[in-house]
Parts: sequence; C-alpha cells; structure tokens
Amino acid sequence: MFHKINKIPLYVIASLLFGIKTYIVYRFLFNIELDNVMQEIILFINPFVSAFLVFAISVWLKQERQMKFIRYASLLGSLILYFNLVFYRNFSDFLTIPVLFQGSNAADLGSSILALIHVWDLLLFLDVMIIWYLSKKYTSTFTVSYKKRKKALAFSLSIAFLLGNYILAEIERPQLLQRTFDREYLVKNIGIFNYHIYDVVQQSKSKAQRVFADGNELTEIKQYMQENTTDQSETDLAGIAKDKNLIFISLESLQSFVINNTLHGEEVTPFLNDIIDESYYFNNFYHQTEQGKTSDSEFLVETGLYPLPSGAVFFTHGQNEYNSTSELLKNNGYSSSVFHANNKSFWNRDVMYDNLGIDQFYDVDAYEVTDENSIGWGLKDKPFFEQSIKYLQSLPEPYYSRFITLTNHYPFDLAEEDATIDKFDSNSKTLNQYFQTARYMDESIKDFFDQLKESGEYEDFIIVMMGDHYGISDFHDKAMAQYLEKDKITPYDHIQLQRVPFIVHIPGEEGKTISKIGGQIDVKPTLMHVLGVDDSNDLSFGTNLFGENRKEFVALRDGSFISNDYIYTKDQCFNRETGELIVSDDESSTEDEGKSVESTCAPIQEQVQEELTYSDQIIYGDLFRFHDFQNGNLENKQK
Ligand code: GP9
Ligand code: MN
Repeated sequence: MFHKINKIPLYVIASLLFGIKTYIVYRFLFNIELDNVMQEIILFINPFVSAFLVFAISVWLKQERQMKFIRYASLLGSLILYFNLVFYRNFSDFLTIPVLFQGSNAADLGSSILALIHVWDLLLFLDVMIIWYLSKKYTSTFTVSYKKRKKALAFSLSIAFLLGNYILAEIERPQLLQRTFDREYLVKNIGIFNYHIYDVVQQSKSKAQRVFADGNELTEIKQYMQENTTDQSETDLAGIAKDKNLIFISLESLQSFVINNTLHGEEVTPFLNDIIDESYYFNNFYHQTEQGKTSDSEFLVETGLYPLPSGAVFFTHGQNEYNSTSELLKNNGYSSSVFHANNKSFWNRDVMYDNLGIDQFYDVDAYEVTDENSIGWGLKDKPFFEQSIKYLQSLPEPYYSRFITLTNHYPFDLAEEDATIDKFDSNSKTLNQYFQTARYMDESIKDFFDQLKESGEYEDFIIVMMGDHYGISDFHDKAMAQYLEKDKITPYDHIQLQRVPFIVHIPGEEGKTISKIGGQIDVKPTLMHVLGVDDSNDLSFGTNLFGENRKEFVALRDGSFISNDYIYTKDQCFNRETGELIVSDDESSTEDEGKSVESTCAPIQEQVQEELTYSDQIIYGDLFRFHDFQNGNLENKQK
C-alpha cells in the first residue's frame, strides 16, 4: 500500500486529507444551509482548493523545510478550523478579526469553553497525526527536489482551482466579495480559510483609514450640516405622537409604482391604498440604498448617514460609533427591538444591532419555521406577524419596534394557495410574480393592523411604513415598460422608479398625500419630530419631511439626484415635471429653452458630491468617536 502512496507527493496527500476533513466539518458540524445542487458542489470543492493552495507552497521550499512546512500548515489549518467550530457551537457564527480581538463574545466563550469541547473532537486532528507520522517516518521518500516544471505545475493548478472556485461562486452569488452578504455565504462559497484572508484584508483597509483620521474634519462637516440639513422649525405635527409606541415596518422590495395602481383591473395593494387615505403619504420619496440593500435602508433610518458606495456598511463599518435612532429614543425612555425571521448574522445584523443600541433582536430562532409556513427566503410574512405579536406585547413601553418583511423578495415566489391576484403576463417571470408577493405582503400588513386593533391599544401606536429598496431591476425594463404602458424605460423613468412608499400613520389623524421630494435619509429627523424628541445635537444629512426648510435635493447613492426642478442621472439632466431632457449645447429643448446643464443640474450635482463625500468621510474615519452627542461638542479625545 505504502508502495503506491509514496509515489504521490506528500503535499497532495495532505491536501486530500485536509480537504476531506474540512468538508466533513462544513457538511456535518457547521449548520450550513444548502439550497441547491450548485451550492453543494461549491461546498465540496472549496476545501480541496484552499488546502491545495497552501500545501502546494511546499514545492518552492528547500528540501529540509518541506516536511516541516506541511506538518505545521496542517496543524495550524486544523486549529483554525477547530477554533471556528468551538466558536460556532456557541454563536452559530464564524470568527472575525474584531470578534477575536475586542469582542465581549470571546470573553463569553471563555466561561463556557469546557461545554463546547468534546473528546471526539480529537478525531478532527486525525489527518494531522497521519501527516506527522508519514513526514517523520518517510522523510527521505517525501522530500523531493522539485524540477521547475513540477513547481510551475503545482502553482498553475493552485491558481486554476482557485479561479474555478471563484467563478462558480460568482455564478451562484454575483458580487459575492463586493457585497458580503453574510459570513455563512462567504464560507459556503470560498471556504473558511479564504474567508479569513478576505476578512483580514477588509479589516486592515478600514483600520488604516480610521487610524489616519482625526476629529478635525468634523468641524467642516458640522458646519455644512448646520447650513444645509438642519430644520428645527416647529410644525403642527411636532410631538404629536409623543411617548407613543412606534412600529416601523420595512416593506421588502416595495416600489411606489404599485401603490394606487391596478393589475387586471384589481388594486395591487388594496390595504396600503386604504391606509394611505388615513395617513401622511409621501409619493415622491426615494430609496438611497446601494449594495447593502435592506441593511443599507436600515442604516439610513438608524443613522441619517448615507450607506457606502460599495459593500454593505453594516459589514465594513459595523464597529463604528454612531448616534442611532434607537439610542436617541432610548434617552427618551424607549426600548428598541427588531423583528426579522432570518439568520441573525445576515448582513452582520447581530453585531451592528448591538452597536446601534438595539435592545432585542427577534431573529429566525424566535420563530417557528416549518416547510408549510415558509417560502423563498424563509418564514412567510403572515405567520411572521402572527408569531411576533406575543413578543411585541411583552416589550417595555414605549417601544420602537422595527419589523422587516421578507416574502416580497426576489425571486418573488409564492405558493399557489397564497396568491390572490393573477400574475402579470410579460417576458419577465420576476415582474409577473412580483404583483402576487406584493399583494401577499399587503394582506399580511392588513392582518397585522387587525391584530393591533384587537389588542385594544391601537390609539397608542404610530405606525410608519417604508419600502426598503427597488425590487425590479432594469434588467426587466421591457416588461416594466409594458406594465406602465410606455414605449421604453428611459434613464428619467429609471430614477422615478426608485421611489418607494413612505407612510406615517398616526391613528386619529386624518393625514394627507405630500408630494414634496424626500428620501430615506430624512426618516430619522422626521420620526424625532413627530415623537417630540430633541435631536438638535444629532449629526445627520436628513431633514424633517414635515418641515418647510428641506434642502432642494435628494441624493441617490450613485450620485444621481432629484431636485425640486430637475432629475440628474448618467450625465443627463431632465426636467422633473415633464421628463424632458435638458440639452447641454446650443441646441435647446422645448421645455427649458435656453437652459444648459451648467445652469441647471451642475451646481446641485456639486453639492450632492460634497454631501456624499462628507458622509463617507464620517464612516471611513469613524469620526463620531470624536464627538460628544450629549452636549454637541467635539471631544478632545482620541480613541
Ligand atoms: C435578509 C433580508 C433581505 O435578511 O433583509 O435582504 P435584501 O437582499 O433585501 O437586502
Ligand atoms: Mn430588502
């Protein structure tokens, strides 16, 4: 037997053994969810890819170092895997650098460590023992002076495997590395070791930017905010919902184009349409999210800062200091909670929520999820709300509770028995199904309202609802044009499609539809205004939507903007009312005759860039650590 094995280089044997072991750990000891065959395949491949990548380095080493390298690489790799496993047993999550070095997590782990280690775990080091034995006993057999050709082969194979793995992962999750959805997704797709490398690179990048920042930039930024984004004027609604329980519902992927609209002659969202009649409804309200999708919308609501141009700020800057909506409300006697039936680590929520001062997170573990009551991304919205009520009633009042819905999420699948409106008929399955899941979500919210009414304290609530981001991408423009009865979707239409509903429902108030422009950045000061909370020391880029002194634009995260008069996107400036393109040269358009982009969009565009850059500066430099939000002063401290 050994006769045959000794023909195989030890680094290949080590890769195979280590690969198999890692796969077993992934598959049977971590609770990784696999949704399709592709994911199964990737999960199977990546342990071997990473193992080969490391062990193949040995061919470049001097002969006397080769065995030592393989031995220690296998030991170190196994220890990393094992530490992750022990951590996972307690937290159902993977290690990250910040957790290792500054987390209270690690301390928590200390006390319970014995309970997390099992005798059988020794088996996880079986390959290490085999490798040590082989490398010691048969040192001379396995020590080889590799020819250039062999070295090149080992190297090319490493790179080819890695690329192959990466391409499969990209197919399975486009933009996996840029967006970082979830640690589990990363581990599932690129393996735990490459995930650690990725994590180290990410963390060092943001650490470096943080180190070079001092508080001085804040002075200028504060001045900008004072001049442009502060509106402390009083309105009739100031403090109207003081001390009421605030329920905030995040409407997954809901765009405004379905509101008060029909399909096959039926209203798509009958309940929301009704409730809008008794609410303040903003029909020119835009989402401002980027790659972080739902989490970006949460970030906007909690901080009044813009999310980042790439990546999810919940991930990349989850440890920064913020002055969150939850914390502001806490200072005014509120408790805070989030209800969302997904893994707690998705979008790094568990870490970020702690940091934002959110008291309670009812994640998937708080719900009873079965095959029957779930679809697509998980628990359906109706059982989600039903099962949430008991928790809601147990919360200390007044509370600020955010509910994040899920059923109206791409690919918008719905069980037939849940569908109460026919599909649309176009070349886009996505858009065709969207109306059905939007309707389902609408019904789930109706049921939730009914339950709140039954509980008898309906008047004690203020209910705010907001679409989190677009659901239908421009990939479906043709079908969208068909639905909207347009020839095509122009860049102007595209921007107008970024409108999402924003509804402020205060029982007992009549409400009205408000057409002025606004965006998610404005939610925080708007909530503070109606709740009568003093936020004069807060630093944010939003303004109270009920006030009169709103700045004249809404900036989208890609630099496009909507102003009272214009819409700017992709180097084109349109008249907001008519959609007419304003030409830049002497040729004049019919509407804005004689006007040029220079005199219309350009000055606002500059300010939009300035504002977005300020916001990024705050986040990259973690500048709020230099600010005392109690007294509104720059602190003379360096943390
Ligand atoms: C996941 C849910 C949906 O927890 O928030 O995420 P999305 O893809 O919309 O950001
Ligand atoms: Mn979402």
